[in-house]
Amino acid sequence: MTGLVILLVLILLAVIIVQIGKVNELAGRIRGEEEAYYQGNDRTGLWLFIFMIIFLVACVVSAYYYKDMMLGYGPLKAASAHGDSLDSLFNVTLVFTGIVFIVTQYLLFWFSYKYRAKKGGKAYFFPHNTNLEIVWTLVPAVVMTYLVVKGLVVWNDVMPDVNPDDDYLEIQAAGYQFAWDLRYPGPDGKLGTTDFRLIDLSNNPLGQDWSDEKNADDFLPSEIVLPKGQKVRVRITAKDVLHNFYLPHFRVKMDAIPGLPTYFIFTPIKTTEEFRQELRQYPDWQVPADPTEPDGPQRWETFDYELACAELCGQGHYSMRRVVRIVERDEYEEWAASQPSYYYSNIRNTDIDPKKPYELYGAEIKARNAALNAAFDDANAQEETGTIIGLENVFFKSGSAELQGDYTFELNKVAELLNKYASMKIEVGGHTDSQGDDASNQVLSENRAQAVKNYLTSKGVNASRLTSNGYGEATPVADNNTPEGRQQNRRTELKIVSK
Ligand SMILES: [Cu+2]
Repeated sequence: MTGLVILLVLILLAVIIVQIGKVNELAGRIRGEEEAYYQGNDRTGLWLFIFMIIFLVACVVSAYYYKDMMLGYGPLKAASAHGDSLDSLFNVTLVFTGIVFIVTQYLLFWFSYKYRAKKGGKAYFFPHNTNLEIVWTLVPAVVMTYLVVKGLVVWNDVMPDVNPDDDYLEIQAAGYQFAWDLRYPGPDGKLGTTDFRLIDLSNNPLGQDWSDEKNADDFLPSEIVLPKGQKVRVRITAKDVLHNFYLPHFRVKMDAIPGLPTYFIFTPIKTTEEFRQELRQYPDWQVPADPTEPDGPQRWETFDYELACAELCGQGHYSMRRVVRIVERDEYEEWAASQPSYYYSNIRNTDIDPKKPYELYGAEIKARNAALNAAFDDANAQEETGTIIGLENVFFKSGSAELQGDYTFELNKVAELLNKYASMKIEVGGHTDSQGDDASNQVLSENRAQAVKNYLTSKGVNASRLTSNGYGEATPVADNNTPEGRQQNRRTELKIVSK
């Protein structure tokens, strides 16, 4: 119904305009065609000039009025170290194009007025003017050169890659339809290697190569959290189509291209909280964030930096928004420490883990060696004897007392420590789970303890310092009804008999 009314109104307007035209035509005929023609020209010229004044004033006033909504002005100053230099480029360009805009608009409308058709007026024949040619070639050339050179200087300033010895944090952002997979390096500070052929949407979204130890501690958080003042290098990749890694408040924007890794380096200089406090000064931000909840939090309180995709990559493009939080260093450390490693929480000891449970990364071996050092130092410092040191990485073939020969680092370490504390006497104790019959478990535990003793002897520990004992299934430390419990019960322990 409303549509029909609007249509009727439009038809009516068209009829009125046609009728006014006819009336003018008739009036012209009455007054004499020529005079009406020149009067019409005078009027049009004058109105064009008036329109120009209103138009230019409106342009300047509206640009000024809305400036706080634009990046780079008012509350939206750059939150990164390089941001101001990019903003200054935009400002310089705005000044030059602004001057050209005002001058050309003025000339356009002023000429239409001044050179309107007048009675007896005659066109001036103006085929060529060398001075004018020089001016309008040179001026744009000089301005363009200035803009290009200044742009290059800023580009070279913003875009160089990091030096290997710089202090920087490297993270990865991989875009896909329609989200980002984010990856942080974990405590080792290094991102592990990836290979797109290893990508598995449910078990390895970034194609991390688990044989690379650097991957073990990498974590995949749901938001970007960064410490203020830290230089950050973002490794930008895409898994399907073209995306764009865009952090508007940090003036960071880079295409994410399938098959061609890109990067961007920036240093955030304002925490989220500091930026909110800046926004708070502006009336536009002092209104309720949710208009239906006038007493709820204000706009500035709910502000978050964000990661957007700036490429129209498909229907769900808008949903690639991710929150970015900039925090103080302490808070960042705490957050990073609380993030679980993807490998340890999703891959380790599952069917898809290419590493066997008894196959360890170098860092794990290092940590275990340190723990053994501490355990022996501690046992040596104790007044009493009887301290028990459990061995964690001693593995036997199933149902047998044959050691898994490749993974004997822990026993080598024990031998080294026994040679260090040369007066210690040790009992090696073997334990089994409750599966199978008692008698054979008893024999198995004795044989396994004996095997460990033999191994230590072969590494130079005097046999007179070592005894071995099998405890069978008699002293479980965990529930024998679960596989995990049984695994804990199958164990080898060292007891300090004397020092
Ligand atoms: Cu996208």
